[in-house]
Formats: sequence, C-alpha cells, structure tokens
Amino acid sequence: MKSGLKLIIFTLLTLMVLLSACNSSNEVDGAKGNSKDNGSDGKLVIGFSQVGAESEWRTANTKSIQDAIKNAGHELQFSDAQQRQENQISAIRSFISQGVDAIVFSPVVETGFETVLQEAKDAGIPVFLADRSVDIDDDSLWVTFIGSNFVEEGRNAARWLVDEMSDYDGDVSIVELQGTVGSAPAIDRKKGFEEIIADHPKFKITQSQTGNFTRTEGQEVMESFLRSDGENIDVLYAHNDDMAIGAIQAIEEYGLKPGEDVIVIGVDAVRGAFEAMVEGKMNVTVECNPMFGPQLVDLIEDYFAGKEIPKRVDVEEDVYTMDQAADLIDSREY
Ligand code: GYE
Repeated sequence: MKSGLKLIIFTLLTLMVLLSACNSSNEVDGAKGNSKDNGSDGKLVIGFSQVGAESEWRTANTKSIQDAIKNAGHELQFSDAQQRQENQISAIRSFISQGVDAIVFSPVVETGFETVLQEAKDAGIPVFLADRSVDIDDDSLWVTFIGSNFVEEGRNAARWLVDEMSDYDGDVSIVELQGTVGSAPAIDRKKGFEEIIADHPKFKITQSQTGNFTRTEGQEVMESFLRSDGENIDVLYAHNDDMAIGAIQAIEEYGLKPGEDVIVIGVDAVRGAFEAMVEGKMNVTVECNPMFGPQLVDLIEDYFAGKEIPKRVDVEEDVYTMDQAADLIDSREY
C-alpha cells in the first residue's frame, strides 16, 4: 500500500475512534443529555431509591413512578429506604455497581448526599430528583428536580387560616406537627406557614414537634400536646394528612371535637383527608400531587434523547376545604 493511502486510512480510523468515545460519555451536569445507543428498543434500566412507605401520599407516589417506568417498557430496580438515609446511600451505591442507566432519587433528608451523588456522577449515571430536593451547592450532581413547591404549600395553609379566622378576637394558639426532621417538606412547609402568620401577630405557634409524617407518631405527639395544654389549643397544623388523621383520633379521645373545637389543617389531599372532611373532622387540606410518574419518565427519556430539559419542574396544586369534600371525594386519584 502506498504510504499516502496508509496515512489517509490511519487518520480516518483515529477520527472514528475519537467520535465514538465522545458519543458514549453521558453528560450529567447541564440539563442536556447525550443520546444513548442501547439497542433499537431504547430500554433503560432505572434504579429508584424511594423514601419509605410512611404515608398514603408515599404509597400513591411509589405506584405512580413504578407504573410509569414499567408502562414505558423500562426495567425498574426498586429500593425502599424505610425513612433511613444510610439505606438510601447503600441503595445508590448498589445501583452504581450494577451499572444502571439512570437513578431516580427521593432524598429522605436534604443534606449529606454529596459523596454518593459525586460517585454517581463519576460513574456517568444521571440522577433525577423526585419529590424532595437536596441542599447541595453543586447542582451538577443531579439533572433535574420534579416535585412540589413546599414553601408555597405552607403559605397556602396559613393563608387559608388567616382568612378563616379573620374575625376572631384574641390570640389563636396553633400546635404544629412537623414532618421528618431535616426533610425538605418539613423545613419548607414550616417556613412558608411562619412567613404568612408573621404579618398577623394574633396567630401563635405554641407547640411544635415532629410526628415523622406517620399516623402513629402524629397521634402520640398530639396526645402529648393535649396533655400539656389541651383546653387552649385552637388549631392543629400538620405537615401531612396522615399525621392530621392520627391527631384527630387523639383529639376525640381527649373529649374534644376535631374540626370544631380544634381546627385541623393537613397537607397532601389524600383520600383519608377527604373522608375526614366529609365526616366534618378536618377543615382543610393543601394538595401535594404525588402522581408525576409519567412526567418523570418523559424527562428521563428526553434526557437520553439529548433534549434540553429544565432544572426544576413544578407540579400543579390546589387547596380543598370541608364543604367541597363530598362533591370531590369520588374523583380523587389518590
Ligand atoms: O407530604 C408526606 C410524605 O415528600 C411530599 O412525604 C412528600 C411528603 C408528603 O410522607 O405525606
């Protein structure tokens, strides 16, 4: 072979190798992914690290995401962290060592995930935050966040209360059941609520403690609130409906009428809250929509198709009151 021809063939081969190397590296930072050539079917292996099964909301959210992944023809690796951060860290490490294509992650708390998310990034595995966000400066460690605006939910709960009790003279004593300590919804729902009542000094949070988003702990903590100041509690603000429903039982056992003697405010708008509102035991619930599985899968597919995707996708939400409950209960999806 002539040396000129040899040189041309060599140059072409080098170019081809370089091009294919560029193609196979997945960009994790930036909202734009590279197309993934994993056979003609486009099937992905998706690892999903879920918080737990602590509430009605969580059950609906797990199902929505699992169904969407399977219905789109992808393979799901599921891990339930039972509300423990260390379980989530090991689940993510195991997804990395299995070499999944993408990780869906709903972090139980906001902090302490830098190292493991860096490991996922180093392995070229994109992470999609679902429902809860992280408090990490380096936002190249995840592709996008899909979920609710929890601060706005807290504001909506307080706006409803301020309006409802605008004619009430005297101080309003509010007890607060917080969600899981350090979790995004607990931090933000408290913040949003306090921001609004700060402009209305008669509203005072007199007791506040975590009920970890569960019915059992909501009931136990409400019992202790009632034991210490039962006759003076005007309002319960619970960071989710499950804790509100547990607390309703405590209020009844104490001999008071939930929904009348104590105004009950929840968040999520799950079926259990609608049932309690129909019975007149709960006054209002601020919606937090868990049914974003299909939208999440679309985002993952768009990423692998190399499309530009937003860094944050908000889910749309409403507020529902006792007098609307009977009409709406049958149309609720969760
Ligand atoms: O409100 C609560 C669940 O992170 C939005 O977690 C979610 C919250 C939801 O346990 O019921």
